[in-house]
Amino acid sequence: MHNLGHTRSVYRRDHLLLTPDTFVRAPLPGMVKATAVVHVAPATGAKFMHYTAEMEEGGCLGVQVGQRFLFVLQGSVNVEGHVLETGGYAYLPSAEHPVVGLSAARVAVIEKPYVALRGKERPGVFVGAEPDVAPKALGGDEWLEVRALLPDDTAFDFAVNTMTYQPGASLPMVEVHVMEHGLLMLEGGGVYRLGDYWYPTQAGDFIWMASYCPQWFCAVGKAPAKYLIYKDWNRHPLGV
Ligand code: UGY
Ligand code: MN
Repeated sequence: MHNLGHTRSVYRRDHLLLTPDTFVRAPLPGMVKATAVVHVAPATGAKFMHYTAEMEEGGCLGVQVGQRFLFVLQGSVNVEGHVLETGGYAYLPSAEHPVVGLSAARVAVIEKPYVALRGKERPGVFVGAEPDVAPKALGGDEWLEVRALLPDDTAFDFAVNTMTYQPGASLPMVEVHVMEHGLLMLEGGGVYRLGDYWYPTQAGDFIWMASYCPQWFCAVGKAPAKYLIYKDWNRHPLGV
C-alpha cells in the first residue's frame, strides 16, 4: 500500500521516528540467512548503531564492530551455548561470539565502540532474561517500572533498560540531557514529545533522540506501553 506518500516517520536534526512501513531491509557484512533494518547509525550523528536483525533458522549475525548488545524480540538464538528466547538478552564485548538463529528470529541489536575507563577492566559476556529482572518504580511511581538489563557497574559505558508504563502513566518531567537514546517500542503506545513535536507512537516504532533532545512520554490506551531504551552512560562527557 503506497498510502499516497503519507507516513508517521520523520527525521529532524535532534530526533528520528521510524515506523515499520518505512523500514528498508539489507544484509550487513558477514550476515548469513539474515537481514537488517538499520534504525540509527553515525550517518545521523549518533555515536552508536541500533538495528533489527531478521534471521532464518540457522542464520547468523555478521561482523561485529565494537561491543554488541542483543535483545530477542521473537524466536530463539544461541550465543556461546546460551539459548536466548523472547526477552532474553546478551552483552558481547568483542567479535568472538557468534549469534546463530535456532528458529526464525527477530533480534534488536545495539553496537558501539567501547570507551575505556581508567582503572577498570572491560566487561565480559553477560546474559540475562528481561522477565527475571526486578523492576524499580521510577521516582517512586509504581505505574512506571524500569528494568535495568545490564549490571550497575561503571565498566559498562552504556545502559539498556525496559520501561513499562501503565495506561495514563507518563515521564514525571520533560527530560533534556547529554545522553542520547535509541528506543524500540515493544508493546502498546502513547504520545512521545520530541523537541517541539508530539508524535503518536506504537509497538514496532523506533525513535532516536540526540543529546539534549527534549523528551517526554505518556502511555495511551487500555494496555501498558513498554519500550527498550539505550543510553550512553558512566562516562565523562569530555571523553577522558
Ligand atoms: O533513562 C532515561 O533517560 C529515560 N527516562 N528517558 C526516556 O524514557 N526518554
Ligand atoms: Mn531520557
